[in-house]
Amino acid sequence: MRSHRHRAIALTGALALAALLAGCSGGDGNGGGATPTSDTLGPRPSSPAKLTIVSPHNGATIANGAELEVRLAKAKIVNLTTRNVKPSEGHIHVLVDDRLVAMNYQLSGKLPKLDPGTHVVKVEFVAADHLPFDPRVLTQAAFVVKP
Ligand SMILES: [Cu+2]
Repeated sequence: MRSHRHRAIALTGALALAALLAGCSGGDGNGGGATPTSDTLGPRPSSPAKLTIVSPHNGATIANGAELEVRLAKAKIVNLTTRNVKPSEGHIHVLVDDRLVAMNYQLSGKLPKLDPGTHVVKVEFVAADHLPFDPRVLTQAAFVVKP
């Protein structure tokens, strides 16, 4: 008699977790075992931070690879991943056309190479655990890349 091989399919929250972490690829690279799961999140803190996109201006026409410049007030950038979040500490997520292009610990950097035409850059100040504040500290600008 042969015993039946049993295929155990462990459907954990892996998918949800993957979606959560997709916003933060390229983290510090050593926090792999300590990622937050949905049941540890709880309510999100609010932040006093004020975020402004200095450049490109909304409606601006820019050259490819132009500089993105952001101003942050009432909070500071910390190069740190922790679940012990403080309302006035965090870092910047940059999304172009809703795709995460950078996690910045500074307030300027080059935009990625883009096709000519209209694009939208969104900049968000997130907590040190890479997750948004509530309400979100998010600002955006539409711009046109020259051919
Ligand atoms: Cu992040």
